[in-house]
Amino acid sequence: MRDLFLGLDCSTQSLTALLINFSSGKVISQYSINFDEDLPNYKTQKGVILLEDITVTHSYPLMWVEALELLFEKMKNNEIPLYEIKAISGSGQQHGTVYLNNKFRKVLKTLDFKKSLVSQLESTFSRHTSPIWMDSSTTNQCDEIREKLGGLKSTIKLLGSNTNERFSGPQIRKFYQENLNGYNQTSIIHLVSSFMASILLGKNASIDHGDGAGMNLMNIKSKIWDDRALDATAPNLKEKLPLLTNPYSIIGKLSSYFVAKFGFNPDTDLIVWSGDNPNSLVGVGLIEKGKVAISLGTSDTYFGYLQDLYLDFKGEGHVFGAPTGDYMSLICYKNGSLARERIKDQFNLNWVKFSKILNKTPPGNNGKLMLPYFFPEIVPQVLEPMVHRFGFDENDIEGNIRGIIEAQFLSMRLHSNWIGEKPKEIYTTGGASVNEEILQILANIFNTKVRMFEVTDSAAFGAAFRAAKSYYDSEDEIKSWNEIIDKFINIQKSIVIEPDKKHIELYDDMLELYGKYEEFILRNGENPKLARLEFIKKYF
Ligand code: XUL
Repeated sequence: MRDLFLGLDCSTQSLTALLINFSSGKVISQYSINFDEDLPNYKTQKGVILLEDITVTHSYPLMWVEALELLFEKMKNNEIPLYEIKAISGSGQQHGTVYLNNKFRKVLKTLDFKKSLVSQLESTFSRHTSPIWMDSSTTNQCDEIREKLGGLKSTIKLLGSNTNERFSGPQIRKFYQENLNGYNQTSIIHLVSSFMASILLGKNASIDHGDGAGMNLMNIKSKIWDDRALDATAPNLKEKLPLLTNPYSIIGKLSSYFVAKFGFNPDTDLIVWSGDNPNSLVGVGLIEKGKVAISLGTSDTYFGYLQDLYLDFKGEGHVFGAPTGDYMSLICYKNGSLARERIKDQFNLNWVKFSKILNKTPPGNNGKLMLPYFFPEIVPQVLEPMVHRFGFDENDIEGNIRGIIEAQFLSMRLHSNWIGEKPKEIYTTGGASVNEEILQILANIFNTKVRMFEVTDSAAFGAAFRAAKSYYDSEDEIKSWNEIIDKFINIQKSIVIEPDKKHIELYDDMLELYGKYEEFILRNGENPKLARLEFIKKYF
């Protein structure tokens, strides 16, 4: 019999299943449910609920449940050999919280396979929507918690990150402050990852150290709930949280609901789920120092493997647990693909035309420079959206297209300094990582080799890898991470984009200029108009 493993990825815009055959080192199939298109009754836009207050971004946990059922139905109807799957793990968009009442446990335990998941679970929420990672409405709560923990430095030392608007703790505090009754009706608060895992498990699933670190509630050294952070967040919180566990834990067998309804094997192991970024870390094969990955998805993230705990005391970066049991560093940008798409759509382009224009425009964009905060930004922190253009206006196609891409990567280079050594190689993943023109700009701005892989859904891939690794370890057929990764990711076959050495000096200068514009706009620094004119004079 073949050894099949399933990786699921519940992301902002879709739920994906990636089935791998470990015996052959091949992907057997990939299925996806797009929330907006396949579940239009929820009326989400790019997976989220549109509200007037743009700082508040929620989604529907019930929609994720419905997507799970639809996904398995699709796979069953297409005769995917679900019975052969040995283990399942998953990935969730990080930080989002799901609030459940006291019926949740019982309903999960007694799920009837003749009925839909939605009909049985809809009465189990104490809050019908989930605040997700794009929410930036909890600045007050962040300030309150940070202050109670003794300020920026001690907060970061304790939790691995500053308090962040999108992190679960401040979100929970806001719910507690604004809806005490709802908070009191809540028996358990899950992350997206542990919520989805609970449904598959038929009981409350644990949270892994990777996703747990994104809550502002877990002690980053001891990897247990931190009593000081819990107290600073909301009363009786510990009793409302799932347990924390290692990212390689087997949490149980698949619930009989899925066995009876879709024909899975009753012996299927469930491995704890994790966040999309920790999953992506192993999904692109990052298990050593010196290499970083950039995921160009709904959010753009810049992350790397850390052997030892290493903190950013400026408070822009984060440290999460890695699937290997070590640590990872991460920086997250909200103005990722949504901002690129804004520009693409504004000029009625498709990606091919977008790339052609990128190709036509010169590095340095003739001195045109953009600060691209179409949405509130995480790094650097910008709470009110604003787009600044220097040397061009919003109707200039070429200026805008190169402007957004250069701005995104200059900002990444500028804000990733804390991670220490300059990366020797950058691995890329996520939707936009198929675009060679975008990646060439990335290589040039970082003056680093960039690798482009065949599979772009590294989070689902990472989840499938984690399922395989934990399964084999438990069977005493221990396999190293390298063995698992090498089986599926042929580094030699990946396309390598070399930086164009001609542009090193230009981008070093432009980085400095970009930093000055950030100072000017965000921190009332001096207007670097003259420096920009000198830059133009030097290069154009
Ligand atoms: C990471 C972050 C996002 C989400 C959604 O901190 O907020 O990357 O995980 O992808």
